[in-house]
Amino acid sequence: MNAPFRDPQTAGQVLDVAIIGAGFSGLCMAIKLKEAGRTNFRVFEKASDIGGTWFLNRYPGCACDVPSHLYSFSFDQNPDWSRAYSPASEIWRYQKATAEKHGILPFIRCDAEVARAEYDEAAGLWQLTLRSGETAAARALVAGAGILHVPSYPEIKGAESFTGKVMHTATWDDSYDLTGKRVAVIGTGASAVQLVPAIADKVAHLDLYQRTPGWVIPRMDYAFKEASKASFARVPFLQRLWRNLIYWRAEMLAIGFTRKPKMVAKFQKLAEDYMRHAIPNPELRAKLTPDFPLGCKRVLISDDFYPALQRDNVEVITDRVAEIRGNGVVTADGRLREVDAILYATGFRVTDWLSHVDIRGRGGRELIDDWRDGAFAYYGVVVNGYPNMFLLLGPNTGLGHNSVVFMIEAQVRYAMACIKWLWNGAGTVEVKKEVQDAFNAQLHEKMKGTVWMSGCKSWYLNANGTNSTIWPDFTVTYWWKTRSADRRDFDVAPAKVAEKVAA
Ligand code: N01
Repeated sequence: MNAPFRDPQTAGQVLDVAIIGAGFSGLCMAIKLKEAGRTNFRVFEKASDIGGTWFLNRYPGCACDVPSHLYSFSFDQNPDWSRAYSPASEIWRYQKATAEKHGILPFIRCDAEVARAEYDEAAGLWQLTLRSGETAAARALVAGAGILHVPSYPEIKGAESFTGKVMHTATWDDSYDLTGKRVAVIGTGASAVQLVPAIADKVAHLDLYQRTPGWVIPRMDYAFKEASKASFARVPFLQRLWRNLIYWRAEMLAIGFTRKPKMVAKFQKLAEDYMRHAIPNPELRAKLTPDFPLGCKRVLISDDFYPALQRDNVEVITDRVAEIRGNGVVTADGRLREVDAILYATGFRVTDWLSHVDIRGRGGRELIDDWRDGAFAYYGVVVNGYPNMFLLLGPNTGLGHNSVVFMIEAQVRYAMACIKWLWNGAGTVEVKKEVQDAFNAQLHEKMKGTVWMSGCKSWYLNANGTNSTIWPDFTVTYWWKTRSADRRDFDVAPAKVAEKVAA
């Protein structure tokens, strides 16, 4: 039986804002609400701790492939990053410290997975049901659930018959010791290029099953000297300058990816030169050479992936995985390679976005149905038919070239502008359908000429070939366009008296 959410501070109350997810998105939203003087909000997090992807992904080698000084909040810059590309555990500690510093931890409920969120038109409220059966009501719903957390397992004949250890990069079991084991790694995306070098010297043998090679560019990672950290701490302007340099360097990539394919050809030449230099063996090089333009699939950033593949105990296998048996993996040529563990680096279920939460808007319409042919929203944040709902890192706001934390901050600012209308007497805020449709038509027109639509098969694309994942422009353009919410884009209805809720 359903029961109100057990929370002494909010029992029986209507929340001002309910936030789903305590990753970068949910944390940013909570911080900005608190800064605005609001305390009647809650963050519902399905995991046992905050951090989102940086709490859940614990595979060896896990790090961010965007430099840390940029992949962090602009309002909470950290002078102490240990490396240019800090490891996942350090990013998670940064998130924890930031949450603590801003006093938002008391507003977060962990082990609280939202299973359903339904808009109750009569009451003008979002009714939430948690997986536990508990319920909560809120005037506004912010979905910051992210897109990279539902692990994707390939359908391989006999996979369930394997008797050894099975792990996915997103469901890593730290207690399993890989030392001296024979392992199969399936997949060669961003997770695999971090995992493989981190375990290659530990395992007895590693079979890497590659379906499609990706372009790799060197990461050129380095540790920050104590003197640099001290300078960043003493002179915050220096750190802002550094962050800006990284930001604009990344932003330049968008020119090639979205407007000037010739520029991509130049980047690709750099990747080809790196490959020639790093892999002397022409046979291996041929196996690892992609047949699509750089950028079409996510560019892989690594200094140690290519060296790891040339170890004596590592084999790159390009034959299709045909079957899994109790003791190993069988390729299309019929060869069985016995292993103790299968490590899936096969990514996430991305294009069936938010499908793990049953979201229902006006008249019981289901988001999963509305998005059956591809997710859409207005600037990735608001969706017609779902009043007072705000998405963070929603459709078409993912990036292939810059930091998503930048996008999150822009989205939170936009959502806050709309939520403030609710605080000032509005009952519902809903983007107009014609505004949303015109925006999406323009966005997909722009998408046509980009590298992401140049012909490769990637997780950016839906089954029907549309791209509802990537923002096809500069992030600075996104920032500019979302700097304030234009009331003319919305139907804003006044609140009934009962809907007015104090902070
Ligand atoms: O997943 P992926 P990921 N047989 O989907 C292969 C973010 N991320 O976890 O290319 C054999 O990219 C599949 O092959 P193919 C980042 O946004 C960020 O690596 O489909 N192989 C592919 O090689 C990234 O883009 C960081 O042909 C099979 C791989 O599995 C996203 O997460 C770090 C197969 C999946 O690659 C996902 O990256 C890590 C099969 N049957 C991840 N099925 C940062 O540092 C699938 N594959 C920020």
